[in-house]
Amino acid sequence: MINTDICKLLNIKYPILQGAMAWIADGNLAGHVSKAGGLGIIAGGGMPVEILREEIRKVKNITDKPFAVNLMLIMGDIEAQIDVCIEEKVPVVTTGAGNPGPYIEKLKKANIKIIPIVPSVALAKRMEKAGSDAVIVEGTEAGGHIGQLTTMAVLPQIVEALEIPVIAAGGIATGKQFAAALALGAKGIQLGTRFIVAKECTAHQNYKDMILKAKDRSTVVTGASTGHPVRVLSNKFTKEFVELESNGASTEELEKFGSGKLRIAVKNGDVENGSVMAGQVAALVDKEETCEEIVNDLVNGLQVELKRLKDSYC
Ligand code: TUI
Repeated sequence: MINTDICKLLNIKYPILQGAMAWIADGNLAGHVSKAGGLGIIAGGGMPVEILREEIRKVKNITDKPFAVNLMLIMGDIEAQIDVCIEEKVPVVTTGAGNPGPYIEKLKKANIKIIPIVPSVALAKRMEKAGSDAVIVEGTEAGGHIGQLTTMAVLPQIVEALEIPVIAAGGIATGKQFAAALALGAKGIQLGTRFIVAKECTAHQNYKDMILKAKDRSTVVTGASTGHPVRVLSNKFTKEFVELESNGASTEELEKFGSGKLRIAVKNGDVENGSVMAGQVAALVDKEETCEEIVNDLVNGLQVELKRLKDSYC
């Protein structure tokens, strides 16, 4: 039994969210995470609206439990995507890479819960003021497009600063890390990297194998010079990117070089020339399991860890 404000707010059994990973988090993955009692999230960022509608319907064919759509505020036709979420009665929308302020009223009117991803205290406060139902605090340990602060440092600052519930993301893959997030004041967790190796995840096997083999220092951050740092597993692509960056390539050249590289890694399995986004916890992810096994392992791991702490120190 875990019953937090996030379980109540989202009407889910466990406060475990599956991160929205572009090209990876489709209706199938989201549906199976929700079916297991967590909150599955479709990565809607940049998706054409009719494809988004299809992915939402895939979730509904797998489960009648709540799920979410993530919108990337720098990509695609956000208004049209929101209209699809309203038409399809999506219960929760999470947002990344920007400020969802202008859309919050419309979402709330449609009875959709709105949960922005935030990398800092200032933005978290703005999001609370604008009417968000909760926030996801994503530390720099996460994979993909990241902020600068670690989960360990920024999460308790945001918990302290806000009244609404806070969900922790970045650096979480195990029950022990789940316990740590709750200890820091989070009411739920979001995980991406561990769900990439889920049996129901359709990412290419080469992508999964690279995560399964990753070690503590396998991830690197590319693109810091462009103002868009992205955490990925080190490979030929990252070495070439770093070389271009150190030779003073312009933001435009670097963005052109990086464009389309996530898709070729996820879909074609080109994990040498592609961008293999993953969090620092990749080193802790060492087996392929079903979504249900992952969710249950996190819940059991949390309970074991809480008991160990109590028995050892209380
Ligand atoms: O969005 C993410 N992670 C992502 S998006 C992505 S797709 C991509 N593909 C190629 C290159 C770059 C990205 C891969 N990973 N996480 C959520 C997140 N949001 N992290 C940081 C933020 C964020 C940043 C600035 C949220 C709000 C924000 O606001 C700025 C402002 O003040 O408006």
